[in-house]
Amino acid sequence: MEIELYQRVLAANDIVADENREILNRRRLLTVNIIGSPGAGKTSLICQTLAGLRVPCAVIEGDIASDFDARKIAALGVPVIQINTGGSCHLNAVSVAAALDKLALEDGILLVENVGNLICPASFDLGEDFKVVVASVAEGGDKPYKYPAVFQQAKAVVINKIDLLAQVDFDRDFFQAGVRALNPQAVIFPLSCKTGVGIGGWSTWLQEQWQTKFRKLFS
Ligand SMILES: Nc1nc2c(ncn2[C@@H]2O[C@H](COP(=O)(O)OP(=O)(O)O)[C@@H](O)[C@H]2O)c(=O)[nH]1
Ligand SMILES: [Mg+2]
Repeated sequence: MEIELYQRVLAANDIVADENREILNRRRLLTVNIIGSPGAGKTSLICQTLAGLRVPCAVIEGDIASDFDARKIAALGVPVIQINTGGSCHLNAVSVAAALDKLALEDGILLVENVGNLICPASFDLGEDFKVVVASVAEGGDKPYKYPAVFQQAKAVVINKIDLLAQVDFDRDFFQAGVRALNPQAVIFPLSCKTGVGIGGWSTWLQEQWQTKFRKLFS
């Protein structure tokens, strides 16, 4: 019975996610669903990305409570909508639809920071073009093995906080082998939001995804 109810919730979510995708395509936006554990560096990555991109951007911030992250984005002069889920451990398509009504952005990139969690956000399509997982070396190298669904679906995997490699036992080969086994196509970006190392490669890749989508939309 519970499983049946959960499947109905997911099916209802998928219908709204498809509507979101249509709206986002009409507005010529590339939308990225950014998923990671609490503290992995999702907000830091968004801030670094916004600083380097030469494309109009907006951000949707998902949190259970507080607007700390949204205020960091607003301080950069970028349009941001905060969604407080009030306890739910993931964003859903309905909450993103409501946020889209309040965002005026067209022709650009929409970055969505999901609630800090590697499990539930994997099941809820928001209407995004693709998911990106942000992991950090401080979390350990076993995360792809323990939370496979989200790594399986990601178009890119960021390994953040590489400035801490000397301080933590992070086996990068083990981590990457775990990602590769689940998802051979995923692009992996080791970087540091603190030092900026690797941010350029990630930002260039993201901008290329936007350009590719636009070429596809207009051809
Ligand atoms: N050393 C180091 N700390 C980082 C890095 N990226 C983020 N942090 C810190 O990690 C903490 C959590 O970052 P935040 O971006 O808020 O993570 P989020 O919860 O995933 O959004 C903050 O104290 C950041 O300053 C990094 O590359 N290196
Ligand atoms: Mg955050």
